[in-house]
Amino acid sequence: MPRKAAKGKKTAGAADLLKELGPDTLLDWYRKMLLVRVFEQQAAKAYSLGKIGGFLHLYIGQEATGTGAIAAIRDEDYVVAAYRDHGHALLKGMDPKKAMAELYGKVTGCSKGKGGSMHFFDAEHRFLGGHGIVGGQIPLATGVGFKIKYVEGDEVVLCFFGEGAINQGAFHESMNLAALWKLPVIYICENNRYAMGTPLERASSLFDLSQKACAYNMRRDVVDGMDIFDVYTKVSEAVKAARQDKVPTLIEARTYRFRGHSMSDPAHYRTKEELEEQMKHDPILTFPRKLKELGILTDEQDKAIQAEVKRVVQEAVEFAEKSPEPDLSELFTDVYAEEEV
Ligand SMILES: Cc1ncc(C[n+]2csc(CCOP(=O)(O)OP(=O)(O)O)c2C)c(N)n1
Repeated sequence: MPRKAAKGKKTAGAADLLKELGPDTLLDWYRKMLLVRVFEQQAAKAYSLGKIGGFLHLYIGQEATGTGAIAAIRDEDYVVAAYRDHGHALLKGMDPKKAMAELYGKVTGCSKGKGGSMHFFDAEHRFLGGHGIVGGQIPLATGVGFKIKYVEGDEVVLCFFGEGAINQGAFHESMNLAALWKLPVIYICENNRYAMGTPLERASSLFDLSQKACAYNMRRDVVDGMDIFDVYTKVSEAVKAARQDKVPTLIEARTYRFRGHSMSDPAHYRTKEELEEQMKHDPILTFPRKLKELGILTDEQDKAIQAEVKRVVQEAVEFAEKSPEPDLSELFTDVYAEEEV
C-alpha cells in the first residue's frame, strides 16, 4: 500500500509558525531533532562493536513526530513511550550522558544500567518509560491522566505507541475510559507501517487508524509524521483540548522507520525502492532545508549546529565508556518498591 498524504487541512504552515514562535524556537527544534538522530547513529555503531547488548530499536526516520509533539507540551507534562524510546526520552530532557550510559549497561545510566534501551526512565523530567510489552504503556498513561484529573492538575500526558499496539485490548480499554472520564491524555499512534515484519495492511482491517477513536466518541486527528510543522500544530490543538476541556485525543502520525525493527532485523520484507521513496521525506534533511528557505538558517549555522550536536554525543559516549558497571549486589535492589520512611 503506498504511503498516502495525511488527511485534513494543514492548519498552520512553516511561515505562520515562524511568525508565532520566532526563529530561536525553530532552530532549537532542529538542534533537538538532530541530537536524536546523531545519538542513535552513534548507538548503532557502538552496538555493532559489541559495546551495547540486548535489543536496540532505533527511531531513525520518525524524529519529526517526537520532536513536534514534545515541543507542544510543557516541562511539567508527562511522556510515556514504548521500547523505541531513546528519542522521546532525550526530547523530554533526559541527559544524553545518562541515556548513553544506560545503553552501555553502566551504573550511571538513567535506570542504573539495569533497564537498557527499552527501559529508559526519568522521573525528574516526567518521562515515564520505556516499555517492552506492546501496548502495555497505554493503560499506564491513562492512569496518569486519571491522577491528574483526580488532583485537579492541569498537566497533560502524551502516550506514544506503534500501530502494532492498536489492536491490543489494552488500547481499547484505555480509549473507552479516557473518553468516558474525560482524561487529559493525547494518544499518539506512530504508524511507521510495519510491526516487526508485518505491514499494516496484513494486520489491520482499517487503514485510517484514527477512526478507532469514533468508537469511543473521542477527538481524533491524522498528522503527517514526517512534517514537524504539521505534527506541532495538530498536537498543540489536542494539548489545548486536554488542558482546558479535559478531553483526550487519538492522533495517528503517519511516519516511517528507515532501519529494521531492531538492530538484528535486515528488513527483507520491504523493497529498496520503497525505502528510497520514503527517505525523500527524511525530516533531518527536509526540516533544515525549510529553515534555509525561511531565511533563518545559513549553511554556516547548520554546520555549527551539527558540530555542536556531534560534540554532545561524543561526550555522552566518553562518559558511558568510562562509567563503571553496576555492582553485583545491584541484582537485588530495585526489584520491589521500597517503603518510604
Ligand atoms: C504483548 C506483546 N506481544 C508481542 C511482542 C513482540 N513484539 C515486540 S515489538 C512488536 C511489534 C510492534 O510494532 P509496533 O507497535 O507497530 O511498534 P514499532 O516497533 O513499529 O515501533 C512485537 C509484536 C511484545 N513485545 N509484546
